[in-house]
Amino acid sequence: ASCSAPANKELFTVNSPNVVYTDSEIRTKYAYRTTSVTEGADGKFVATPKETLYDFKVDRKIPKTGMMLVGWGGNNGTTVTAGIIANRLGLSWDTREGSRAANYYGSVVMGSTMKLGTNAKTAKDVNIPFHDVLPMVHPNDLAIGGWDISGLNLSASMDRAGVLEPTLKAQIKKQMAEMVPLPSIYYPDFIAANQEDRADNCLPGSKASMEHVEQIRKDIRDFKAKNGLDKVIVQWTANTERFAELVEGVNDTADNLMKAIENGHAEVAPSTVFAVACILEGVPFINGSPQNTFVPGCIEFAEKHNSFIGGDDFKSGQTKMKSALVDFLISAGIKLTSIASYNHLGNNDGKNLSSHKQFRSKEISKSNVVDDMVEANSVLYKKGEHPDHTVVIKYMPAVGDNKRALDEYYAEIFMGGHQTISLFNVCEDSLLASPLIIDLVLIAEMMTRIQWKAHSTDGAATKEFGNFHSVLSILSYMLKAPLTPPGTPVVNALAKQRGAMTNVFRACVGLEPENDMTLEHKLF
Ligand code: NAI
Ligand code: DG6
Repeated sequence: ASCSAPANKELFTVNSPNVVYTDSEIRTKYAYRTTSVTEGADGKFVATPKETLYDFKVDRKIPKTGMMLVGWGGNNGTTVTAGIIANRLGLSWDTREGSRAANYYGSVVMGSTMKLGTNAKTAKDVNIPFHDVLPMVHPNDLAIGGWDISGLNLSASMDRAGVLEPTLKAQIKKQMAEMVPLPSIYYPDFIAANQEDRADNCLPGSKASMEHVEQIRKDIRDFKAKNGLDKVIVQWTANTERFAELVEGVNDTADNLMKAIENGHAEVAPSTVFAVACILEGVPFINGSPQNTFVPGCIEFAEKHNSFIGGDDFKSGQTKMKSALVDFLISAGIKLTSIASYNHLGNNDGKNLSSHKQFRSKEISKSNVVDDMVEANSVLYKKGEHPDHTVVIKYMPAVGDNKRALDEYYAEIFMGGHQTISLFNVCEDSLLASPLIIDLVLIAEMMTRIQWKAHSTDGAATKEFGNFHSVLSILSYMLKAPLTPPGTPVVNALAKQRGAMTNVFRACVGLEPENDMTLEHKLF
């Protein structure tokens, strides 16, 4: 029956013949409307509205979920763990500026809202928390575990990170001290040589092997069993690795990648070994660092196993501003001509990035973030034309995790004039990254419970329900260099990335995409 009482405590129901609630599922029929464009010989376009009908099915049972972090003992790993524990316990603590309480600021899922619709009586917007649009896991309920090549317990590594206030740390010290990272895989050539002195918790072997893959798989299974979990999501928040060379016969196909792991090939990175282990376990794997973990063979492997992957590189501060600001400038018809981005930071991430090959991975992911916006505007930019873009990162131990990011945007305005925008962004890097880690876990988990099939008018019909594509491009908002299904466009513009996320979620409960036409307030 349509609109039976929801099994979970959902904040709203959708009153529509296209939406059916059962105890276990929300089933929706959804008309997806796009515009198909053809170009004639005369260079003129013909735009044809197109409609595809989809069925969506959302599993309403919220699973008991675990988050396993690779690099658990690092700044992000310890900060996100402490943050979740503090929220779970409802802690507050003294600082020199007064009392502070645990919160999830910076998490789109936990801290932002979306418009549900317009109040039938008052005509005012009704906004609801993002977290309540679909039946999502709450971060307080996540079981947390992971690996690190450094064997310090989480309390000691939280102290090493130097991010959180002593008055908070004192309250969670005991719980944190009981958490100890599992031994991890360490292939010294992939991260900076300056990391060697913390690598005291490593599995034997310094090259890829099936033993490593199997050990990681076992670790995941053991964690799941020990905590009575339905699901686990694994995320790489370990050091930035150098790029793996793309070698034909080694990492170009799924089969070759597996052979390369069996043969201990030197171009298989630890992060790729983790990805392969997760794919074999059917566990989503997200890469929060910039390196090319997802070599073509790894993407093909995920597709073959119908397992989810997402990446690359958390988009926390400077790049998040960039993907909003550049979108604004170019959409405003202003011709951005150069971006100079400087960073200095003093945490272990900065230390690792002071090595050239690892810096290069970060430089690449920080540099490509305006490409789609430039390419989309043929009025301002000729084919192939691009603003100058420089990225500099310097290690400055004294500032610790308090990263400084300085940006200058230089643009050409009306009649040969210039606009210069300077930004100076200072904040604890790990306090920006931690909520992203949470969002990535919650959204990736949600995507494992959404299925679709097309019963279409345009020839795209599919008989059986299936998952979204293995490459979860819906995670793009949280990532600097979004991975998309092979052959599909990358979207960097922040507002579009948010739109994709919110509108896919809305579609799953039969709601139209958010639009800002507000005709109800314009036509009387
Ligand atoms: P961190 O250096 O404090 O932590 C990394 C941890 O990974 C260390 O504890 C290290 O021992 C461990 N590690 C290295 N190789 C490992 C392996 N093979 N297996 C298991 N553990 C391993 O760095 P932080 O600040 O936590 O950042 C983590 C990653 O996230 C870095 O790659 C960084 O570039 C990236 N990132 C950080 C952002 C931020 O705002 N903090 C934003 C965007 C990306
Ligand atoms: C210096 O840029 C260190 C990096 O790890 C960044 O802090 C991190 O990638 C966050 O970058 P962004 O550009 O999102 O602030």
